[in-house]
Amino acid sequence: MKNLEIAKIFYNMAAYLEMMDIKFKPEAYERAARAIETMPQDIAEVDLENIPGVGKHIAQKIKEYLETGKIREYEKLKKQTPIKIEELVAVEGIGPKRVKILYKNLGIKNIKDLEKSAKAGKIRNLEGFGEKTEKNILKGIEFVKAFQGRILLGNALPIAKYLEQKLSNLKQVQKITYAGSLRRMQETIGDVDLLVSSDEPGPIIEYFCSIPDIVKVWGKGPTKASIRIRAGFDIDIRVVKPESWGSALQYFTGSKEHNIALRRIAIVKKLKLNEYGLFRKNKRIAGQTEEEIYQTLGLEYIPPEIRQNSGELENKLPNLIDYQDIKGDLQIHTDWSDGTASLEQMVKAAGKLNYKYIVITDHAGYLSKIQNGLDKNRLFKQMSEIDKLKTKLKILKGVEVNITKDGKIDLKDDILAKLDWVVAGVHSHMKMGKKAMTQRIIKAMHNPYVDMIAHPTGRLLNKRPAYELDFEAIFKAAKNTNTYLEINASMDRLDLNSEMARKAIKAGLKLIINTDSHSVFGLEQMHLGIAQARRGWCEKKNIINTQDEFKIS
Ligand code: DGT
Ligand code: CA
Ligand code: CA
Ligand code: ZN
Repeated sequence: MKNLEIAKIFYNMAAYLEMMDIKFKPEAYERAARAIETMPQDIAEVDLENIPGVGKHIAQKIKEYLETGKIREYEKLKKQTPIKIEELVAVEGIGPKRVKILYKNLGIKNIKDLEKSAKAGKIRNLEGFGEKTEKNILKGIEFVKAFQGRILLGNALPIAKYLEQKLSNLKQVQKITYAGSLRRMQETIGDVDLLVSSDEPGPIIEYFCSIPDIVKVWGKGPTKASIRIRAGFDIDIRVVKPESWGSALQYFTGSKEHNIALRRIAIVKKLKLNEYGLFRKNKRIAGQTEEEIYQTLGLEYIPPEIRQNSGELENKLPNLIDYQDIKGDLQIHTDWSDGTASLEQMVKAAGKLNYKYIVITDHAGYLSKIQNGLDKNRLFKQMSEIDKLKTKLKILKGVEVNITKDGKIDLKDDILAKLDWVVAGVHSHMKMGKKAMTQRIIKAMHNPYVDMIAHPTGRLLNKRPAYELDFEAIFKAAKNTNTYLEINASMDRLDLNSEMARKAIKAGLKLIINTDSHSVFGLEQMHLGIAQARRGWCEKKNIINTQDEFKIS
């Protein structure tokens, strides 16, 4: 499955082209990359022309890659500009335009060069940079380094599912599933762990080590192997005997901390737990299923998402929100602003998800300048287009506005008053310090038309840390002003994270899980947000968009 490889190339091409000041094309490549990276189907097996966000020209490039393993235009771009563009743009505050300036003036080609120049104080003198930017670049480099090698849950999941599917076709495979941090739906993944039950591991290992997307086989034994795939991460496989399936799944699902604590519980009961089973003396008393292991240890079955040794072994378990419980999506973008699909396409796709209601929340206001956001006239025009749509699904009119530096909303109240739902978020000036940022968001909450704060901490996984907030104050203000906080399900945000979500519901807040989708496939990523809610111990009653009807107080 080459989806992620191709998406990565397109992101890079977009950056190269933008660096060269080529108009429109970068956006087209970025749009396509976004659409492809979240696609659950194998890109080699779909009709390319039917992917919203992929035009004819780009479909051609995808075909070229699938047929030849290369895209000539990309190879040319790489030769013309010998820069590791993906490394550089991974640093917060560095975009293609800045890469160009850095390369032209200081010959910076990669993150190492960048760090050296920043440390030597050479960057502050460049036009448009300054001392503060230089400092922020160094911070950004530290952040990127700390997370190097971890992949996003949303990127790993489709590939793991695809491999699971492929391998399950082998007649020797009795059961297969992914384990590890991926099964726990952790926001980022070190490597993917596949677990297979079989009496005949040989052919399974052989097949696994010969799948087409391998770049390296790290190790290969009779019952296990470890490979690296071209998408840029590692996959481990282990084949176990059917009688040990449950104990192996329990062991390899982790977390390590949960396992250690669980083994201690076993020891207290004079039992021994390991990946082969649960034993009394030397007799196996459980091991075929996970359920029987937890049960034999006197525990309820613990869902993988909360196996973190953070109370799940001592407390009564919550009745976690289910993956089927969401009834509507309250943050959706279309090509009226920066989405890749049309209003009609998004509505149709939402209909297929069996939702009862959705809200269209394209960008407006301040963002108009940079993200094709809506001005007043286009917003009203979109509202009347929504009225014309014929669908069983209830479609509400919303908008995503920006919270300015001083906590104002960048769209006038009389316009906001006409909308069903107003989403406000911070999209600029993120380095203002804890107190000021808290004040800024609280002030926005006090705007009577603001219903929800989007992506409340502003973090971008592997790229940008959350801004600091006084959460106690934020939670209190949310309650007082009837403003909801979001769990944003888009794979590079997952914001609120599970820890904050757990604190929020403990403080008595209700949350909303939204995809913030910019593509049809993005709309289908709700599970990533639900997973974080589950990791944060949220129940159905804690999440407002599990209700059959859209009503806001
Ligand atoms: P990752 O890959 O860094 O995102 O995190 P995991 O949790 O997938 O860790 P990984 O791939 O090293 O190992 C998979 C599981 O195997 C892990 O969740 C628990 C189990 N495991 C690995 N090493 C140990 C260990 O030293 N002790 C125990 N109790 N379990 C371990
Ligand atoms: Ca792992
Ligand atoms: Ca592993
Ligand atoms: Zn936003």
